[in-house]
Amino acid sequence: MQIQANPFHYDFDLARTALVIIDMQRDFIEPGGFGETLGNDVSLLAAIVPACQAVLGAWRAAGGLVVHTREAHCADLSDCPPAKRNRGNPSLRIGDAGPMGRILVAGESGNQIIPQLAPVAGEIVLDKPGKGAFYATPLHNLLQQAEVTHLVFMGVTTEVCVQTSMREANDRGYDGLLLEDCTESYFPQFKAAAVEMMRAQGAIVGWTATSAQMLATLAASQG
Ligand code: C5J
Repeated sequence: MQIQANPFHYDFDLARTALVIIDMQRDFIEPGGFGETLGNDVSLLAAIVPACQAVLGAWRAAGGLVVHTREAHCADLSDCPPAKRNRGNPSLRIGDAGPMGRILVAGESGNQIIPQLAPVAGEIVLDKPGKGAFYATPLHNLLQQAEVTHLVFMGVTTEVCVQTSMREANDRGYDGLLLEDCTESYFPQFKAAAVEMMRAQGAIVGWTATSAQMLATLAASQG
């Protein structure tokens, strides 16, 4: 399959490509979670949900592998460095009790992936304690076992967990494509800059395309 992506075409074999959905969890998208404790307007992020749903539905219909991540710490916070927990001046810190349970703690209701994008049986769901999806997770091993070479990214936030994950993937030898309208930031100018810098210099980190381009490519492949 081929998408007329930016800065040039992106070729991929669906059997060797995973759709990686970064941190589409209530903590970042709904009021009362980690995103809001940091002072952000979370309503901006909800706008990408319909485009993410459309791509996820088409990807599943085509039989592609799906990976969901959640930024999550274990209940005793042993995987949360004090530097992460103590930084800044949030209204609630990681591990504190908030309206959707303990902030960024695995198993709490705020830590669940939003219902519109909820994982189904057979999909990989990974809790990650860092910003990158490869740090302290089995993701690379799982992808290698599945002989995956290409990764299509969606999720939040563009310049934090999505960009970090895409850079980690790039350094591990994957060809990454970011779906521009399926990722969002609390800061539109940071999203724009992150998208530009990833595809600059001949796709130095990876490619970008739109959900419409991906949907058209998947539809064409279904004949
Ligand atoms: C942040 C993320 N922004 N998923 N996490 O802290 O981007």
